[in-house]
Amino acid sequence: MMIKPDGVRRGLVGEIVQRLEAKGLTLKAMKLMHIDTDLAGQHYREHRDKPFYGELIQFITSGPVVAMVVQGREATSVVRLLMGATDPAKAAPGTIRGDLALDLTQNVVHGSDSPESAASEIQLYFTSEELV
Ligand code: IDP
Ligand code: MG
Repeated sequence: MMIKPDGVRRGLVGEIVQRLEAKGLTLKAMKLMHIDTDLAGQHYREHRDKPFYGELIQFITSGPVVAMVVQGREATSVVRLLMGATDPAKAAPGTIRGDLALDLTQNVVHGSDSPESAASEIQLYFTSEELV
């Protein structure tokens, strides 16, 4: 999971981590970091042909993010439920995007969409020594 640059800029790190911990998920790794264009391209390679790709890369590299590994029962799908729909205008109240975002690009959080993509995204952002 990741808190995107808008979430860090707006001071929402504590609020978002609080929600993950309150749900019962466990933090296995967490770091504040800058994503460069190369890493952004790898992260969002599935979207490279989408019309919003350029805007997405510009946004995700626009400031520090908080990259996290969270563990727990059904963690990938639970995190997606806590995040809410991709478009914050359609995300249910009570979800992170439903409560804390309105813009479609600047939607506060990223979450892996399957255990397989979680595994490859964890490798993209963390060394094995960084996982507790
Ligand atoms: P997800 O983040 O909920 O998995 P994806 O479809 O994987 O959603 O899209 C990745 C990110 O690209 C979204 O979180 C959002 O920031 C951005 N995005 C998705 N669709 C659009 C769009 O139609 N216009 C602008 N940005 C978009
Ligand atoms: Mg996605």
